[in-house]
Amino acid sequence: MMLVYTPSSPRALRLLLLLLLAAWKAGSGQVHYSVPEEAKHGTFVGRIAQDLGLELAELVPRLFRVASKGHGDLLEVNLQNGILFVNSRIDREELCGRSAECSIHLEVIVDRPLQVFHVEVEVKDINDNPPVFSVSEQKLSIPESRLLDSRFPLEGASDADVGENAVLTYRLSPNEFFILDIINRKDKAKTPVLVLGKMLDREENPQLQLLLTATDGGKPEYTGSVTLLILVLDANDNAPIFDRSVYEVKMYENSANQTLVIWLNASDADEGVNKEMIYSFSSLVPSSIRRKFLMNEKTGEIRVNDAIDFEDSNTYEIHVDVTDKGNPPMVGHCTVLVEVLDENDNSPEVVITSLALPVREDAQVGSVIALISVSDRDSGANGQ
Ligand SMILES: *[C@@H]1O[C@H](CO)[C@@H](O)[C@H](O)[C@H]1NC(C)=O
Ligand SMILES: *[C@@H]1O[C@H](CO)[C@@H](O)[C@H](O)[C@H]1NC(C)=O
Ligand SMILES: [Ca+2]
Ligand SMILES: [Ca+2]
Ligand SMILES: [Ca+2]
Ligand SMILES: [Ca+2]
Repeated sequence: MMLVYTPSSPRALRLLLLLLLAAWKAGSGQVHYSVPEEAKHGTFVGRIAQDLGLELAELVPRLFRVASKGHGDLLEVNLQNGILFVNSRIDREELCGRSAECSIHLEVIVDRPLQVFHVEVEVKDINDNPPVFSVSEQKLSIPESRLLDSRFPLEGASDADVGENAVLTYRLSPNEFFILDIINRKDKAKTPVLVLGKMLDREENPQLQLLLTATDGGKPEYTGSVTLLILVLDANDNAPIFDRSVYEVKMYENSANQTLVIWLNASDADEGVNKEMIYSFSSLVPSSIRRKFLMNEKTGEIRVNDAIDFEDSNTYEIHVDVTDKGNPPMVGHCTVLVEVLDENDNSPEVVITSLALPVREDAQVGSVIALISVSDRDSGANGQ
């Protein structure tokens, strides 16, 4: 710095020598101390005067002073005992952020003769920051159809400390479905990953709540946690079902058009379109039945659509399908057995077969003159 100075007098030469000496001292005999961050005011850092080879008595007369770029008042020297102590709060995270090394550089200056000393005070990290997650609740939507071993990366926590105090380990609250895996990437934070260990079932557990906890490696350790809210999305894994496989109904013949035969109700454990369903006659149902009955595909009502005649047919077997609107759709089945009851809708029919007509006047009592036969198409008492 001042070496360009050309010595022209003995006094100037002496000054130059002193400067060279100071520079040499600073270069070779650097003094190092260390102090933990957040140390209390007055905490002892080092016997700075002694370590620099200065007498206590000369500190004041030689205008002993300490300069530090930017953070002047963090450390101070007691001129009575030559001790460097902590003067105000030293926060390593504020001073050095995430860098592993953190120190305060001090320049100690005395006059007469002028000497400059360099002192490094290393600020040691203490574990004063817990791991933090950027949100308190992380939401995940996972379809119930996801296969085992499916992986779902999560956002990890961060810890403002350094070294061990910022090394995080993760654990997951006990649960049936997920296990935790950790991806370690070089020079990168660990990524916690949820791994599916048991198939989800929306119908049983539509929503799961887990707790992910991060613990740092400090002593004592700190923890931070995040709630994982898992919404299980529906898959069409349930067919609509009827509560019975066979329904038996009885109805009178000649029932009015649109008379309700049966109102079917299927149910489907899924959600949304996966539980919306359409009722229909199965493809096995012959057209003769399709003509007589009408299925309301939305409501499941089967109504009369044509004349029902006991004498024509007294039972109907109707196979019904119910199909949901899922993709792919699933189908449920049932059978409706309709028994038609007789009504007295046929008059007896009389048929007369005459044998001997005209009848002779002298016909004997008891002669057969005609055969009368009566029939009735109805059954039971209606036909007797
Ligand atoms: C279907 O539901 C309707 C309306 O709730 C009800 O009237 C009908 O009896 C039900 N059908 C069966 C077969 O349970
Ligand atoms: C019964 O009603 C339906 C709808 O109103 C109609 O289409 C059908 O022709 C009717 N059947 C008879 C036999 O009247
Ligand atoms: Ca920490
Ligand atoms: Ca710290
Ligand atoms: Ca379904
Ligand atoms: Ca489902």
